[in-house]
Amino acid sequence: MNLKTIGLLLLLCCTQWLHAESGYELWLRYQPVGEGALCEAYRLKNRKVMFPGETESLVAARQELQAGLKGLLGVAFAEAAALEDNVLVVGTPQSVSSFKKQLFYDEINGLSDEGYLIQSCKMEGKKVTVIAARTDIGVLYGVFHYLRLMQTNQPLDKLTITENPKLKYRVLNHWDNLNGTIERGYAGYSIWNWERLPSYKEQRYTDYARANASIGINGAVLNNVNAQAKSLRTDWLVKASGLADVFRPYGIKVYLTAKFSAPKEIGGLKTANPKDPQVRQWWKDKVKEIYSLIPDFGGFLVKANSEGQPGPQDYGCSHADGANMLAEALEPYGGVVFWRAFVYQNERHVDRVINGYNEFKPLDGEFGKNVFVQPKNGPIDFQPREPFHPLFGGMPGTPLSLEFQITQENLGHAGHLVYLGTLFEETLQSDTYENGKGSTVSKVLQNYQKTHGISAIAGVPNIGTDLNWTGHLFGQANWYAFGRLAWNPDMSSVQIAEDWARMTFSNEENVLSPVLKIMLMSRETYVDYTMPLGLNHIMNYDTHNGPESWHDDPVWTAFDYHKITKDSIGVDRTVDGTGATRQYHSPVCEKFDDIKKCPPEYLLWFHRVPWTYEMASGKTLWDELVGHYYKGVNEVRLMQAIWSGLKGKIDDERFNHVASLLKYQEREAIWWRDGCLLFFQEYSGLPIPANLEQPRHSLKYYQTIPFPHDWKGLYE
Ligand code: GCW
Repeated sequence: MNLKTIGLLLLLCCTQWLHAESGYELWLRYQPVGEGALCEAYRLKNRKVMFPGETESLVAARQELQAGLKGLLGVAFAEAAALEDNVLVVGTPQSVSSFKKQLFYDEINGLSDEGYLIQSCKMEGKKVTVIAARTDIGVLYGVFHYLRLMQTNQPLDKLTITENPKLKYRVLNHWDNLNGTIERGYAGYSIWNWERLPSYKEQRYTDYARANASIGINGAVLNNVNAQAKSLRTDWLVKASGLADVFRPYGIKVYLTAKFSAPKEIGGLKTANPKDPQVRQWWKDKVKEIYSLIPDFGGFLVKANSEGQPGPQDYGCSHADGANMLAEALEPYGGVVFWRAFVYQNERHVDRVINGYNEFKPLDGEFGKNVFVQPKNGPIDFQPREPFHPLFGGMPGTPLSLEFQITQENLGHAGHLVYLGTLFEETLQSDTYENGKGSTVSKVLQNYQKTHGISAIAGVPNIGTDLNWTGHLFGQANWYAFGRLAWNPDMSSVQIAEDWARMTFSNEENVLSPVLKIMLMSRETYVDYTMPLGLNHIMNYDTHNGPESWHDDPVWTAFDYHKITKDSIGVDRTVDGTGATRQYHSPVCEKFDDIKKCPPEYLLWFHRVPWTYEMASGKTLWDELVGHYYKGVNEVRLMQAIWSGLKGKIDDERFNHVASLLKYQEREAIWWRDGCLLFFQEYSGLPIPANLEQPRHSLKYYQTIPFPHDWKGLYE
């Protein structure tokens, strides 16, 4: 290639790169690879592809590879008729029969159902690269991995990659209602267009499936856990089957939520009692009907006896009785039940933190073999920071599926830039000490594969009809991070952020490093300006956005969560208090229990602490708390400053989108900081040091900011 051609190619890269982008393409933008990858790209231009096979999944994989190579390298897909040097050979031993004669054939056979290998090797004397799997889905995953290597500017020679997912069920739990709204969704409406299903299949469904397959997600619960029974009616099942048909080639199974009272509501029965033979038969018939329409149906997700939902306890039966009835109906078809452990009734409790464990621990071992019990990552409810749920490590006899929330219900909705990979990793790498040191939550989840033959993880997504899918462009990183961690829960969140940033923005250092800096500081920043030092559940009681540490009504009171008085703040959950620490294995129990050993980030979660308590830093609790809130706001300003340096380095459309949301985030951070500190001050009576920017308004002002709000001119 002469200099002129290189110059032209570079120009092409740059101009394409700066084209306005809506974000719709997610991390699958397939923009021309940048300067650093040019040689590689050039070398690859000469490469041909051998990719036979006509199954739905192989066709999908081939199309993806074609689109990827075209976008990244600007080359059309050249089919190789015979093996020659530099050919890329893709397939299974069924589609590429010569794989059976190769050295790596045993390796292919040793892969799991979804695993793949990518190898630089010799076939029939030719130097080739192979993407091989036992199954078509494995091939698809391998193709996405290979494209990712190009997208992230990795070397493509000497590849020796073998990948098998570490968890078997990697499922999104959509909280989409049948009328198109989404519970706790902040990116528009549901992408399922029920009115037009099953016949009209939007391109968006395929793009959703591609995005999920690219990160290894293999299941989607289509509807809200606060369920409507009618989702199980024949007409709605037919609609769901339309989505299942689109997702199937991408290895994604459809699941539905099951409302426990469905036999009464849509089945005409007088009861939904799990001990009633007619009820049991109704579920069996219903499941049979579902499989006649969706042959690869995944199973049910159930929220029962929680927040007013019906459940087996309505009939004096246990969670296990309820789950097992559904499991029995699904078992002949290979379906599973995800039974949620997020259980509490809408009434005052001694301590909500200890509820889930107390209800489920005694049932360990009583669930059918195709049942997962599914706790949230922490024992309360998707707070910005929680210690891990003590059921992890506490239920050796029952496979647990961990539920993360990707949608930012308590993390600033789609208005705040918060990279959740950090939060996910923090939970997954927490050590439960179930079997001694190293029994991390991640290992606990993986271990069920050995002990029970199944393993799972779930995420409540942030996906909606917004053009960029997730509202905030950086919300895409959270969907992405969930998928990558579902595939390998031991992956580093930093590595995932880097991959995402490279694919979403650029491989150029001057873009990559500021983007990463912002992402990696963002979660701690959010915690700092909202609920530092273990504070929790002091958000607006209805919208869950903005502060409301003052909310107090007979059912929902923030005072249960901070217990503020003029002397102290925090909840005593030690063995002398509500006993929550006792739900953890030793030495975690002792660490949380002892105020001196308790990590500061969980201090007020587990302890009631005097305002004047001396922290390890030598500062009083009050001063430390003030410090966190101020640091949070300052860091949002730092994030803004870093982002502003990207002007002209990324396209204006995405630059402006993020810049304006960071401004919004700053205002909300101030609302949190000043609202909380002024409220706490009413009790502590202590000052905000004079050298700090003082709240510009009264507590009353912050207490009356409505949400949703329009900040413009109103609340400066
Ligand atoms: O935190 C609460 C949410 C509810 C949600 C519930 C749950 C689907 O505010 O909107 O209901 O958790 O997880 O069941």
